[in-house]
Amino acid sequence: METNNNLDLILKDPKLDPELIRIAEKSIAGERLQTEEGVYLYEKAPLAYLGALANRIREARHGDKTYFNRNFHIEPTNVCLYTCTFCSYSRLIKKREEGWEYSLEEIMDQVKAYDDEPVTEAHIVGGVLPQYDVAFYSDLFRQIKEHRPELHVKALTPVEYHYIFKKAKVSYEEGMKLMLEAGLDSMPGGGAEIFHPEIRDEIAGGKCTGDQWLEIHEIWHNLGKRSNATMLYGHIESYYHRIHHLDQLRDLQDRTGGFQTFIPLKFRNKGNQMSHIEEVSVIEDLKNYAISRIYLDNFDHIKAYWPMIGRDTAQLSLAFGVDDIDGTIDDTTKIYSMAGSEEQNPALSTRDLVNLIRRVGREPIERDTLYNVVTDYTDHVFEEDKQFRGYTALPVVN
Ligand code: V47
Ligand code: SF4
Repeated sequence: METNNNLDLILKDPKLDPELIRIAEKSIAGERLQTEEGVYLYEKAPLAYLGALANRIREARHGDKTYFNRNFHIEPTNVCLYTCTFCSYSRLIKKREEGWEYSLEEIMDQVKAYDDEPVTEAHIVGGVLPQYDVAFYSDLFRQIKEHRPELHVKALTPVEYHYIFKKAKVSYEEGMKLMLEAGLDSMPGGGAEIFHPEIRDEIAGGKCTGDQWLEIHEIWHNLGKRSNATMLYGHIESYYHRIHHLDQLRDLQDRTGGFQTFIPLKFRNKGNQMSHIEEVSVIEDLKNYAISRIYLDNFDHIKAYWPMIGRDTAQLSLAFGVDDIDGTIDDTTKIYSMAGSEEQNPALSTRDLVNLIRRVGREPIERDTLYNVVTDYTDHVFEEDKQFRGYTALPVVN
């Protein structure tokens, strides 16, 4: 999909703000953008400009390749000690009987339910509760690895780790080593929210600070392991807070290179303490993907989490810097549907996901968690699709 020429045309527009031309030229030359330039992009840059610039960077890195993986999510509990104002779980602590708190055996049963499925990753994350401690999670990771050694365990965030290590009176370093020994493979990007204390204290007070989140990821990277990063945007933060967040991630990535993917998460307003805040528009979502791609010059991948933004926006995002769409997941993921995500039943088959990517002119690649190629679907046509070849942008088959 050749859209780079758009950028050349846009930059020749005599009406384009000269500062935006300067910033684009700087970015194209591979020079790093500074905080004020990032904020300027949010405040002043037209969507078409951002899309064209982000897409140029995306295509230079990945061409049309668009990644997804086959995973499943497990949420050990939907009850939590903390009360983050954006979260649709937190109020449940007062009505604990309405929630679930799975035992180790129950979680293992959920893992075993995928025994015959070709999934490569278990993504495990949920609320924070005292009974889920270092011993519990160590046992869980060990049992998963004993049961299915090749399954990649992507589990918990610094929010849980900070809590369980403090309770066990072990340092972050000791704690992360224990997790590594137990079988943890990588860390998902959650719990990052907005790092700046002005916002974090307001929306996520009590849980680990931005600095602690970054410290735990740094320790994990220094053990030779990988992780993701997220940013929860579109609530009470300003553009400056978003760029400050990206600055912290970019600095850590310079030191370790351990982040694989950045995942912007759009704030959804159903059933939480911030329901009065209007959700941002799809234009803002696309701007945010594009600026993330442009600004995070040392991140390989930008991921759109499709259950949250919906399939249509996920497709659009592929022209705004995104090169990865979160995998096929089943409908046990409640955190987003409770917050009002686009997809109430977020399950997509491999065929659905492959076709979703292909219909916008990109090349679907199934990857594992570490971005090794599992299957290249670029020229693959599913049996059921052969009859549709006239209008779906699928490769022609005989
Ligand atoms: O940290 C909670 C967010 C995150 C809401 O690493 C909300 O591959 C929007 O991090 N509106 C957890 N977002 C999910 C997460 C994630 C998801 C997919 C893939 C990966 C990965 C990581 O969900 C939380 C929080 O930022 N969240 N409530 C809400 N109302
Ligand atoms: Fe708990 Fe996480 Fe929800 Fe905060 S966002 S209340 S830590 S589940």
